[in-house]
Amino acid sequence: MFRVLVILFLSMVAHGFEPLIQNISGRQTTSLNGIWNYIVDPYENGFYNYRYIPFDSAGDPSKSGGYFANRKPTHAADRVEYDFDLSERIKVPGDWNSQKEKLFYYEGTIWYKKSFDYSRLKDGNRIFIHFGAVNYQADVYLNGHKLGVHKGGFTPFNFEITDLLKESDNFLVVKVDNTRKKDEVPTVNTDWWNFGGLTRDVQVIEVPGTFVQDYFIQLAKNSQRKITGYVQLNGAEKANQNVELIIPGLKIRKKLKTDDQGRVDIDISSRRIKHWSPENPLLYDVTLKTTSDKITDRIGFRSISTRGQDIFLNGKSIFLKGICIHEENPIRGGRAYSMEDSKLLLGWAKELGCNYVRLAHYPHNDNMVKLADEMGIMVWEENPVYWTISWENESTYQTAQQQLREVISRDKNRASVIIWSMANETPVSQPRMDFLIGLREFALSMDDTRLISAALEMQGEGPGGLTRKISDPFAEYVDVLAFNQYIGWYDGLPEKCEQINWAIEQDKPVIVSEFGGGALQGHHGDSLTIWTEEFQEYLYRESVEMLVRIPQLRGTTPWILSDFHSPRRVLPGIQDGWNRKGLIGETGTKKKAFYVMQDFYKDI
Ligand code: GCB
Repeated sequence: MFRVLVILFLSMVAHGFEPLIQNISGRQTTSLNGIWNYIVDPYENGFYNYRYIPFDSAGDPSKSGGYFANRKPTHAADRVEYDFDLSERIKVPGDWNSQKEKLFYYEGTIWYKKSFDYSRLKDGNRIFIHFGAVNYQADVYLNGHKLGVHKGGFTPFNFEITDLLKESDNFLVVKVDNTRKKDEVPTVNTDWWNFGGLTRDVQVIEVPGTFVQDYFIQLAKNSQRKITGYVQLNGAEKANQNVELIIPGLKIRKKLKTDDQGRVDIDISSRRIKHWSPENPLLYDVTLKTTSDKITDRIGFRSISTRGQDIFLNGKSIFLKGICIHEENPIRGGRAYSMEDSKLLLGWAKELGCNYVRLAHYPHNDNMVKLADEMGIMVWEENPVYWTISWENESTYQTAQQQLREVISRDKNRASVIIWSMANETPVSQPRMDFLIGLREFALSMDDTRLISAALEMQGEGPGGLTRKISDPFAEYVDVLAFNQYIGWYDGLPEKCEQINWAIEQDKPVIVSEFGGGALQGHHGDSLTIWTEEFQEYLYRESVEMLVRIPQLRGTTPWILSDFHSPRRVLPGIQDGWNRKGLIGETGTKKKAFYVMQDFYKDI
């Protein structure tokens, strides 16, 4: 606990960004999306001087060569060797790789600039700037002043700009660096495209001087009736304030009072609650009102728990009919970010017969989770602790924990989210155990209402290694045991599936978090010719038959909904930079294996 608090404090001080504001779409916002100017800067010429000292640490920025100063020549002989306004333009949100052919493979620094005017609605209001996500490191400057640095490509962050904002000619400059580094999270080695840029919305938020900064409103753990959580105010008048919690659909109007820290706990019961479920994804209007602020959200109430080998939603045992999804719109071939993208991806999942999705391998944009709430699709959210993280590096741990904090903070009121996943396919060692146990404790300290899991690996025993079990010691720390397996693809041919015996000893529900193999959509042949749709279809048939023999099987998420870009996949004519394990190809056409899964889910 002490470690958690110290790290929380250190990471906030070190980076300068503020505690996250809850529910951005429920606020007064002004979008900074649209066209921005950008400068490609592989040598970081706009950041370091010729002695390799950062300009932003070397005196007055307006006299420096730092691009964040957005300088213009002031007289005829004034030498300024850059000009944002004459530089190329790019769309925000959006990754740079899929927008500009010449940036397709680019990894490094790009500077973004947007100029804007802003009229405050009311004197005394406070203004923040909010980024949905920037991959990977963002150094943010407003009107030449550094607001702070944020690391982590898939989670939101915000800065207060109340005292820096002007009525006109503001310039926001963001240095975005997506260089992969060994000690970062994720690390250098992944199986997805390292899409760089301002990949999600950028917004200005205006709030009253004292405002509802955060709230957590969900059913208490193991309860079907008790609503618990808290409200946190921010501002000079946050202490001893009246807060009213209003849920008209439940006839709840509850008056609360904040403590000295501006916080008040919620604890109310209602017999009227109709539970959120895939069959009835009911969301209640929930309003929080203070003397100065008012915010409304749409929140579903459901319970999620496990006992023995079962997963219970609202007290009923369920099977998670799922699919893994990367945050990529294959048809556009770039990072997904919009509600339209979410409709495409979750629409396909629904068509497949899913009641559940695994959002791999990092937090996706919040449209996905909001839409899942509306559509009644349960969600596994994952921290990008993937493969070979620097387990022994304290700052790596801090970055992993900070990203976990940001996604839990953002999505803790979404009924659809049922599982926080700590990691994917990480190799067993003591430092890794300490790392993951630390993350698990941290997640539970923020939210004990959801289940904890991680995608683990399995081990083979007995003759030919055909008996499969989970011997990873982290299995003890998860609520739901999940593992990835590629029998019939990386491990033998599809016919091997029928020889496998399961000997999973843990008395826990099991989700097979990945299985599958590659096929090029439209490429046909017999079922033993690799890369054909027929091979993939055969592999899926054999896999499904093998997996249903796991006695404690309570869910499956095949790898993966649609083909996605990966620089690891270079086979000409087949892969061409795409991981072809999608059930849907890059044009949006379904492959044969899609229908194998669809039939399987129909029968459950
Ligand atoms: C895995 C990884 C996933 C890869 C997949 C593959 O086990 O978890 O990120 O993309 O295998 O296609 O090999």
